[in-house]
Amino acid sequence: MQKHSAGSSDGPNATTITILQQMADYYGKTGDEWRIRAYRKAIGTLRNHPVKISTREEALALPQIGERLACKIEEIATTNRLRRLDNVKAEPNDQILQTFMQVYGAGLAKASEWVAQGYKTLDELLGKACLTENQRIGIHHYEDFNSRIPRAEVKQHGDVVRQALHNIDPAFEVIVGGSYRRGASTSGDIDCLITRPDTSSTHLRAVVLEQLIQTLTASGFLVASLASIHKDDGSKWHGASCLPGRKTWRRIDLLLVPSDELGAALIYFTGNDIFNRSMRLLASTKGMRLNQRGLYKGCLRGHGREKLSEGTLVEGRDEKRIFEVLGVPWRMPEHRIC
Ligand code: DCP
Ligand code: MG
Ligand code: MN
Repeated sequence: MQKHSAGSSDGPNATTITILQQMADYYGKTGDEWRIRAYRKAIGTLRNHPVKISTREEALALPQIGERLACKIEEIATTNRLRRLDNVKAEPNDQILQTFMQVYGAGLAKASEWVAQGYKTLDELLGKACLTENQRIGIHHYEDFNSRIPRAEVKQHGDVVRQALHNIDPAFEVIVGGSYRRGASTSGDIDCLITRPDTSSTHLRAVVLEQLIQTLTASGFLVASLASIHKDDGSKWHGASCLPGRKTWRRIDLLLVPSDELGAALIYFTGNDIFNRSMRLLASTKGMRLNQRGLYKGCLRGHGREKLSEGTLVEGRDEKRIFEVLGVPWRMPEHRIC
């Protein structure tokens, strides 16, 4: 929305003058001297004019106002705004919004808030905005977190996690999921599924949170802890890692998966997200429910779609078996891109 000065110091054409002035300011920034001069002249004419100018014809009849400006003056007088100005305002702000949205931990809402508060650069955010510790890390490592990780490096991070876990207990397994498992040549982050045969989530949590993370933090591999989430649908730890001798921080997710849920977790954390959505949809058309823990049948829902019963687990452990029960031909992870 464009702001208009309510005062009448510029006479009956004050609103028009304010908006034309904002356009002139914009052209001032782009260095378009010819346009700036045209706008200044038109503004001068309107300032001296004792009557409100409402139409293109009226504007054209005045000195120093050409065809294009006359049309703009009519648009402003009719609608109280100028679409061209809305556009030029949106262009740079959109770019700023895009930049801010890529800060780790900041979604659309937070990014919009920063834009509305008038911040224009990441440095301004660091210097003046009220930030959470994670947002601060996200800005300090903005380039790192927004650059793609070469496949070979994703593997190296996975190897470090696997080696450290094997030193604690050789029965642990680490599978790198996400885009890496789909065969991508670069990934946005490293998704490590951590599991162990016949092991409860309580034990997984104890080993990973109380031993693994401490060990890898002490060794300098884990460099930031960003989120630790433990809910019914699983435990995960989000952080950042850095290979020995390197400077670039990478985003890493540790996903703790009890072995009887491994198949469903593999499907979920291999993705991609659209493939997952289509699998869940397919399950629901067959009266079943698929989530990251398993495939269930007989899940009852009330009129408001609220869950009345969890249903019974059909399969959770075996990835291929879940495809079979759903009646979908097996798809290699490399082909799970919708
Ligand atoms: N996932 C999902 N729905 C979401 C987010 C994630 O189903 N809203 C699942 C599918 C993803 C997997 O989790 O493949 C891992 O999430 P990532 O955000 O790490 O996405 P990818 O690993 O697929 O891609 P990237 O290379 O960007 O990390
Ligand atoms: Mg990923
Ligand atoms: Mn991830």
